[in-house]
Amino acid sequence: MENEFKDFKAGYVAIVGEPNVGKSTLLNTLLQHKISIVTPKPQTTRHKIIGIMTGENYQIVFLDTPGLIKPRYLLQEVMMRYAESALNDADIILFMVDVKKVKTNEAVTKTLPFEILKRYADQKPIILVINKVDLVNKLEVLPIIDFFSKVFPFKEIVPISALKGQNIDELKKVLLQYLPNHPPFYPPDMVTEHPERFFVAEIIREKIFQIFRQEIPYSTTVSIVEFREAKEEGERDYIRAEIYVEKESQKGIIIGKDGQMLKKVGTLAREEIEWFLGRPVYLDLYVKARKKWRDSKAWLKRLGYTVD
Ligand SMILES: Nc1nc2c(ncn2[C@@H]2O[C@H](COP(=O)(O)OP(=O)(O)OP(=O)(O)O)[C@@H](O)[C@H]2O)c(=O)[nH]1
Ligand SMILES: [Mg+2]
Repeated sequence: MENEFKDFKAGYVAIVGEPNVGKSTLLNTLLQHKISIVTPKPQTTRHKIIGIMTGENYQIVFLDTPGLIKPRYLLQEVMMRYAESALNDADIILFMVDVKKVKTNEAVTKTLPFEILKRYADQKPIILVINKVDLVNKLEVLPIIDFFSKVFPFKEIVPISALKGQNIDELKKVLLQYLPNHPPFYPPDMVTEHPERFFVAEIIREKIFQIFRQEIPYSTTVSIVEFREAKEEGERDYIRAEIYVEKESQKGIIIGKDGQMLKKVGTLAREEIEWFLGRPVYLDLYVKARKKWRDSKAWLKRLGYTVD
């Protein structure tokens, strides 16, 4: 038994980068499961999200993280702490950039993500992932690879399309090369460790990000206050969720005229929650305004963010 895991490789891989580069999309593509919500808006991910991939003789624990930004309020500070904690936990760092947006001049190495990365450069392997290559001509990627190989000690540079699944096998191969020898951390059939209610709240938040504009998604969070499983055949699970906003006026926007907007959120969220849980649910949504909840330690804690 002692040697059961002699040749086994296991480790943590943090996926970090600026907002909107495609980190969560990559996690979902790698695991072939929707673990992390994805929207066209930046700052969608607010937690450190775990996705576990187990093979015959390896286990990679991926940590999806909030996009790296300079925080302006406490929630964003908390989000950055999640990203930092993933970087600290990681055996390998995947640093992702968007091929369409990344700058290739010296100034880029002075930006916040690079300032953070520099602290880890001589501690752990950092792999540059150039994402969204489906949007450009192959020839456009070469000078970008060339530039980054000169300005930062990346161990590898891998162009991919997380959305189209291009070059994902190559990325996996590269990760396996750097993965340490270690017994598995989780049982082989485990894909994540977050409870169902976390995903339910995230699905509702995703719909809000998709439907509303400007400050609304950023001022909103979702808390599941009741999750009662059906006791009998033919019954539905009952889920009561509270949507928190920062102002009364935002509450009005989320609810909409005659409750139309909230109904839209509810319908879209319920469909996906049912698909996710594989059973019918009754989703009850309430909207509450709590002034400056994003800047309140007590509220953040109450709403499911680990503050300290
Ligand atoms: N064309 C293209 N779009 C992509 C690709 N990967 C992600 N996207 C899109 O980019 C947007 C952002 O994707 P996310 O996965 O949410 O990005 P993220 O880095 O997790 O963003 P934050 O959580 O806000 O930091 C979404 O609209 C995705 O569909 C890709 O390979 N190609
Ligand atoms: Mg994300």
